[in-house]
Amino acid sequence: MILEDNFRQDFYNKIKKDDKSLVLIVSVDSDALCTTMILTHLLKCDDIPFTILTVEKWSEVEKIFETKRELRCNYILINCGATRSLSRLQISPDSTAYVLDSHRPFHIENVYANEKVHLLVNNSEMSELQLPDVEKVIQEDSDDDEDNEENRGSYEQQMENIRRKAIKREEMQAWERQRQRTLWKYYESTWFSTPSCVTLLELAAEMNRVSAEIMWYTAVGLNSAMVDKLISIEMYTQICVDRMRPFVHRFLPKNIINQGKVDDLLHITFGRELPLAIYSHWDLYNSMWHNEYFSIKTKNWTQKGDTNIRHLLTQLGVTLHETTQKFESLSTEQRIHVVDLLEKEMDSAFATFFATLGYSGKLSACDVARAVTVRLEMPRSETLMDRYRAGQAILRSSITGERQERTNLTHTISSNCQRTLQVSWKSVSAAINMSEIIANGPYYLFSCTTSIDEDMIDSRHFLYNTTGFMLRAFASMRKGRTSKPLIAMFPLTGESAGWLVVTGVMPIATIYEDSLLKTCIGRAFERVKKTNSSIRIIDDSFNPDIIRLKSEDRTRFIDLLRHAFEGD
Ligand SMILES: *[C@@H]1O[C@H](CO)[C@@H](O)[C@H](O)[C@H]1NC(C)=O
Ligand SMILES: *[C@@H]1O[C@H](CO)[C@@H](O)[C@H](O)[C@H]1NC(C)=O
Ligand SMILES: *[C@@H]1O[C@H](CO)[C@@H](O)[C@H](O)[C@H]1NC(C)=O
Ligand SMILES: *[C@@H]1O[C@H](CO)[C@@H](O)[C@H](O)[C@H]1NC(C)=O
Ligand SMILES: *[C@@H]1O[C@H](CO)[C@@H](O)[C@H](O)[C@H]1NC(C)=O
Ligand SMILES: CC(=O)N[C@H]1CO[C@H](CO)[C@@H](O)[C@@H]1O
Repeated sequence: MILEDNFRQDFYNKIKKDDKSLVLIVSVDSDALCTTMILTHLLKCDDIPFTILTVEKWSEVEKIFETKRELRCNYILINCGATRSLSRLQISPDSTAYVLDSHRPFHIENVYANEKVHLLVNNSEMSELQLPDVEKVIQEDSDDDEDNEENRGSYEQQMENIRRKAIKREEMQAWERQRQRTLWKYYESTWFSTPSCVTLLELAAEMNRVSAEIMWYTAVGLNSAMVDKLISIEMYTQICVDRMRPFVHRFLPKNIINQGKVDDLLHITFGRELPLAIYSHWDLYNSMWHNEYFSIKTKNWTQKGDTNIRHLLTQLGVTLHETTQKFESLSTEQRIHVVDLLEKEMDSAFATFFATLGYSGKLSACDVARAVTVRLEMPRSETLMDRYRAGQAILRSSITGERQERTNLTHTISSNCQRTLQVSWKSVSAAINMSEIIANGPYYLFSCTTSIDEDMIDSRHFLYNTTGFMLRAFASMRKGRTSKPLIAMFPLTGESAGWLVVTGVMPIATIYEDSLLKTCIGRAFERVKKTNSSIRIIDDSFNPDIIRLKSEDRTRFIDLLRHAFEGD
């Protein structure tokens, strides 16, 4: 069932009063991590004990419920659980599951047919959900038990009974057909709603407990959704304006403005930022070269790429020297000047949050989000819990003055984040340069032939960014390439050799039109799986548009996907 607003009373105070054990089931993504940081802060303030269990796949969620069947628990599922039926999980009679998940749409059984499941939803989102009416999708239990009457009564009566049953059956069949159509439409696309951390910020505000730290965690969580391309820039900006603004002015560095003094408090500001990944921790030349906008503008993957970039820089009035130095080593005037020029060139209206703490420098929420995300997803050789803790440490270090702790953050940015951008760029340029993207009826298909680190292929951040970038780059090379989706396949190696990771992005034209970034790729994969169950597909991810496919079934899959998109 849906829990609309009033989260303090119907959710927080309930778990506070209950004497059941509290288990947080946390998906390992940046938004979930930030949400958990805020929630656990509130819980600690109220002396409520809790356990954290980290998950990455559906099967792991199922396993948790299997092993805890006997216990009386309150579960809080963070960024997992909303989109598949939790009825199958056999939640014990004395337990309740609260679900705070930004994946959409909700599974209809979680909405209507499960009293033990409470989905937390902001009232303002209800119309967007387009939930079908309950009587159209959930069958009422029929209470008339006619089965035994059949052989009783006169011949006429028996005939009448049979006739009545036939009519009823027909009605049922018609209802069922209608139900299938309704559900098909309801489940047609998947998308992401407002990041969960924003809901927690609002809950903390209701309890008068918003601090600069909580504000910062929310800023990072929100930015991570943008960096991962889960939400559009329009939606991002709207959330900043509608839901973050009330809190921004509270943590401004008043002292700096008023007295020119620096204090050692944490201050959060909101302001414009170049949409250029980690440039302030790198040099502009490299950041530009790996950036989607500049890559596409200069067609850097062709032989002319280098000349084009130099030409562009001259045009902009930026010297090569300015761009190849570490950004940090430029003078303040130079920085302002260059950033101003690039901002105009990119025609960007992007703004984000910045944290300042004493003299330890300014950090953008966008860069921190990127670092936390990459750290949570890599390396796979570490356990999930270890990665979660490392991500948590990086997030914390962004607002503590400890030089030592900051080192891990800057290290993650300058090694892992840079590497991710480089591999992403390389994959795109190789795909374009070697013409590896082919048209296959209603969609474009990219089959990666070079070997990419396993770690990257399992990272949602990498997959979504790279495929999005790739489709844009591909479309920029010739007109008329904006109306088809791109499906991308990456071969796994090592233990998982013989399997492919398959994902995809919606057509560029669709992405421009839809501020919710709805996608039907996951549904298309599902339909393929239904059409031929002998095709080996693992769809264990919380994101239905990321699956694993057995390499030998590739040809058959490609074929069936064509039919799925064509709608037959
Ligand atoms: C729901 O969202 C609106 C903005 O769309 C916000 O003002 C409100 O505080 C939110 N409600 C809750 C309970 O978080
Ligand atoms: C693209 O191909 C050209 C030759 O066809 C080669 O010189 C260039 O290095 C390639 N670029 C990349 C990024 O692979
Ligand atoms: C930095 O990271 C290393 C390895 O991940 C870890 O052992 C160390 O404790 C971290 N340092 C701090 C200050 O968090
Ligand atoms: C991911 O997307 C964001 C937003 O478009 C972009 O700034 C970033 O460079 C991309 N990252 C990668 C690894 O491609
Ligand atoms: C399903 O796929 C397998 C191979 O992947 C193929 O042998 C079989 O004929 C297919 N079945 C149907 C009904 O299409
Ligand atoms: C293929 C190619 O020309 N790549 C260039 C892309 O841009 C960077 C920076 O300008 C060059 O170093 C590469 O050679």
